[in-house]
Amino acid sequence: MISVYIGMGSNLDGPVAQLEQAILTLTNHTELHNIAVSPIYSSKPVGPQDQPDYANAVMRLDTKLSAIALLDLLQSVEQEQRRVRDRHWGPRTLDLDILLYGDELIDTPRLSVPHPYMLERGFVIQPLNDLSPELMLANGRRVQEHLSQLDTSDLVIIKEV
Ligand code: PH2
Ligand code: MG
Ligand code: MG
Repeated sequence: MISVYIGMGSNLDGPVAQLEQAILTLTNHTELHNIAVSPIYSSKPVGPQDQPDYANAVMRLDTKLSAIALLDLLQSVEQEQRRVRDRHWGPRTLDLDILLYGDELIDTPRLSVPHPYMLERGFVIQPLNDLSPELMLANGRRVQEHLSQLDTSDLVIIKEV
């Protein structure tokens, strides 16, 4: 089994309900085990500012799926929820990003793991810290150490899952 962390985001069509639907779909999937989900946060958009605030959370799970098989699954869930994605870093109904896949380093055209921007983003590191503050990252630092260096003043818990 590989331990995986997934970043979840939505800022269209009822963002909290979008995340809850995705959590339900993934929880019911036979290949995904021991799912834990952080609180859902509201966050200010990173990137273009003329878009709604996001709902963000992080999910932890165990799986025997390969990283690419997991990516295919996550993209099918995004499609099921009729993902709209017109602009780079623009608004979207559902975004499911593989943040960490065990301690593997993956750099292919379809998939980069660890997620290249995760360390800079409070909306990722805060919920990751809620699940696994002691987790050691590839750079030899713990999640809680990164959190202490980030501005998280825009984050508000909107739902405990
Ligand atoms: N996702 C983006 C771009 N900007 N901003 C916030 N607050 N949350 C996100 O999930 C997010 C974003 C592209 O994936
Ligand atoms: Mg993303
Ligand atoms: Mg994505």
